[in-house]
Amino acid sequence: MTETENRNPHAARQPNGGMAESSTVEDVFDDTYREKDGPKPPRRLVWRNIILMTLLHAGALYGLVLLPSASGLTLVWSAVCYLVSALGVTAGAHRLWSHRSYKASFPLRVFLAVANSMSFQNDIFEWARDHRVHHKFSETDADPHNAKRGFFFAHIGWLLVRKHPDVIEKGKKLDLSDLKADAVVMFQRRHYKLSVVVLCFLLPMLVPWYFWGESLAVGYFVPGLLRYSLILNATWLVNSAAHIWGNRPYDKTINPRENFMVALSAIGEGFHNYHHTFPFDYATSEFGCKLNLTTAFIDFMCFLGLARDRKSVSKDTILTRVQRTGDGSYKSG
Ligand code: ST9
Ligand code: ZN
Ligand code: ZN
Repeated sequence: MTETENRNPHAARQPNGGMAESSTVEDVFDDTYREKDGPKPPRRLVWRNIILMTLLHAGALYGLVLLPSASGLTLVWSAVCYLVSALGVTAGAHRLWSHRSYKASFPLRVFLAVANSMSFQNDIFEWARDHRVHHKFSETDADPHNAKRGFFFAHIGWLLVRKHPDVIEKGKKLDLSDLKADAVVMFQRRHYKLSVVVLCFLLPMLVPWYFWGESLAVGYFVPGLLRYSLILNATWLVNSAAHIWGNRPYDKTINPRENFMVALSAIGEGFHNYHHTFPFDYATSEFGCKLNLTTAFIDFMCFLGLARDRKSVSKDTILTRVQRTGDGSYKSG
């Protein structure tokens, strides 16, 4: 495991042995950015998204109604679909492609891209681009889901309106060459719509129907729409709840918080004060696999030889930072 001792993680990042990666990842907060003076641009609603998100959530509620009629196997299958799609976001789009916090072999990247399409949260390239802008310009006009605009905006509202022009302006200046050079990322981007139809909707619905005679309706509404809307909301809670509620043991000057409920539903992504302080740590927490299934998954992949070069922060660096900028709530372990 690579221990990163200094505040600028990228100085310690290593060149990629055979895998697409640039030497820097632009995920460190940029305190030189200033929001433009004058009135904010008008909010422009995107009715297509408002209607589709309403229909999705109505479908998910109907999935809840159908839940008692689903067979045990269908429930297990729904949980498997939840877990796989979650890993496509956490171990894939987030820790691997947005932050380059570890390296993954080709077969693992293929699995993570497939899992990512199952989660239907925009393709990996777009997700990682938005996420790097989020870290670099957190809680400003250039942050796609700026939590200063309130819980609703940070949670889902940002997907229902046109982006603030600064998000696009700043995003276009990011170095995304590592993503462009990754054949798996670009293949998924080229075939994104088809992959979503097959992996997010058809596969979850057809497997229970074909293998154990579940009705197509239960297949569509339970492992399909209900599971998809749960994954979306668990992810969005990192942007909303974990930017609003919780302690700030590592840096009290930033909004992101340690939120254990979010860590649970987002399989390890709720240690958000730690994560924004040390975005390059593959575990997104200093507590290893505790409440952190994604870290256990990455460790297991390393054990199998499918991943390597996990980056982490030394205990000394953490403690020094806690002393310097923490809010006093720090508990080790
Ligand atoms: C979804 C994403 O849900 C969720 C992401 C959550 C992130 C969470 C992070 C938390 C930490 C990780 C924790 C993980 C936990 C996981 C737990 C799992 C259990 N830079 O986009 P357009 C360009 S998606 C540079 O149309 P509008 C763009 O390329 C859900 N450029 O902007 C284009 O250029 P060109 C499903 C940028 O018109 C132009 O700008 N999907 C950037 O403002 C216009 O782009 C949806 O709901 C950038 N950052 O529309 C659809 N951004 O013309 C959502 C844009 O040259 N998206 N550009 O091609 C949309 O419909 C639209 O993007 C919009 C904005 C309406 C929101
Ligand atoms: Zn955040
Ligand atoms: Zn992040």
